[in-house]
Amino acid sequence: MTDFFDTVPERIAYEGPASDNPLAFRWYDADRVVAGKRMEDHLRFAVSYWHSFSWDGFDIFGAGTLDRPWLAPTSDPRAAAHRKMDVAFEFLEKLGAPFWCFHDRDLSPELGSFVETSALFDEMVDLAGQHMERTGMRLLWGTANAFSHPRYMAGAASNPDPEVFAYAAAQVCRALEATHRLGGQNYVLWGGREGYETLLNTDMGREQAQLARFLHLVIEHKRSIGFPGMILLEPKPFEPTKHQYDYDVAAVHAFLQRFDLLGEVHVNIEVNHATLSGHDFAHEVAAAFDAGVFGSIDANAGDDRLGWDLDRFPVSVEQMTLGMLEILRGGGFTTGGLNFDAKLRRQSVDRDDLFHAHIGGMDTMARSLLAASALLDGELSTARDARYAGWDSPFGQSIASGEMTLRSLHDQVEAGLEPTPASGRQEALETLVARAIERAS
Ligand code: XLS
Ligand code: NI
Ligand code: NI
Repeated sequence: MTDFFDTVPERIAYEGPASDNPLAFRWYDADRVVAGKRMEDHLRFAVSYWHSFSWDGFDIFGAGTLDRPWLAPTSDPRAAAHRKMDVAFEFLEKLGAPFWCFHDRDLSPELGSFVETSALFDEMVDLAGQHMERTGMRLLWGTANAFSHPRYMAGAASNPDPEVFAYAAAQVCRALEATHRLGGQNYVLWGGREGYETLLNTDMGREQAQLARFLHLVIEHKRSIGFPGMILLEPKPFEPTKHQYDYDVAAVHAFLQRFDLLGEVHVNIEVNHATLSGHDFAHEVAAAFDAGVFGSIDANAGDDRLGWDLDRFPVSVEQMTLGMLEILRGGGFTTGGLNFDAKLRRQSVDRDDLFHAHIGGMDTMARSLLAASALLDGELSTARDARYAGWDSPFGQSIASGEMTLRSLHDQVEAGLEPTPASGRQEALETLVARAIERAS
């Protein structure tokens, strides 16, 4: 084991809300039972390999700022990949989040040919398997990076060139097999550059049909290798392309229906993507459960004033309580979990900043879980049920069952039927949420 994070104890412990220790959990108590399940099993936290270990803090205006020596230019990419993985598992073990997630190119870089690239990738996957066995860490999902390399500038599956489609297929084939080998619980396909910059050169119908073809190939392969996990699409409205096809949950659901993929593909909802698409996080979760496509969550946060994917660590208990409430209402995760698709700010240059970020994120989600579980079967549900009580009455039922016609409803109104407006009680309900957050302990 490395000692890259030498200022951090062997294991971050739960010390409770009264603790002032910045390297301890105040809310995340893995074994505590909440609404019938251990916190760890409700939240299923995962650390993302890319933001935490494959990014050195560079942005479009400047070079990396973070202390990630394995990312320095090197003539020995194999040694660098090994070093990165050793440090990553030191981090995972100390943090105690049960899962991790990766892109193929996070584990090892692209080398001279596909064969060479795959050989190093497979070596790193085997090594990850050994680390997982040693530490007990599990894989929430794997994915392929089919958007960074210049060959993907016009998309992967939606590329106008079928040879690029083939290249992406080769990568996904390998990454899916690797995910299966590591016991991954899901496989994710984020749209990357599956979208367009201008309709002047884009045949949207063709591109969407290509995407669907690609997904059918993935499903067939999943079956042929016996991968038991879910295949997840990750909606995002834009960035990097001006318009992404997987815009939001509703767009993905319509796409799955149109191309006969419903039941085969679910969604990985990212909080910041939800807000970029003009929805609340909670809305996207509720929409996914309603459509039967809920899968997993990328837990992060944007910024109210900035309109791009900032991937901040979640800090708002209020936002996350509303999201967790919808997750609980829907019945919680099956194979999914909460992946921190989140990165440090580039001024957070101390090694232990990565711990502070994850501890804060995990505590935010744990506290949100406590508040949401307190709201689950209380006054909030009673109030919601009461609001629709009319639909359970014989009159409401006669409409819902199809017994009534437009004319028969007209006749009832003509005969004197008058609605009585009822309060929506929004402010009272918002106070219930505030109270549940105050009292979560
Ligand atoms: C980018 C996405 C990406 C996916 C994995 O915005 O969130 O990180 O989660 O490819
Ligand atoms: Ni994102
Ligand atoms: Ni994401």
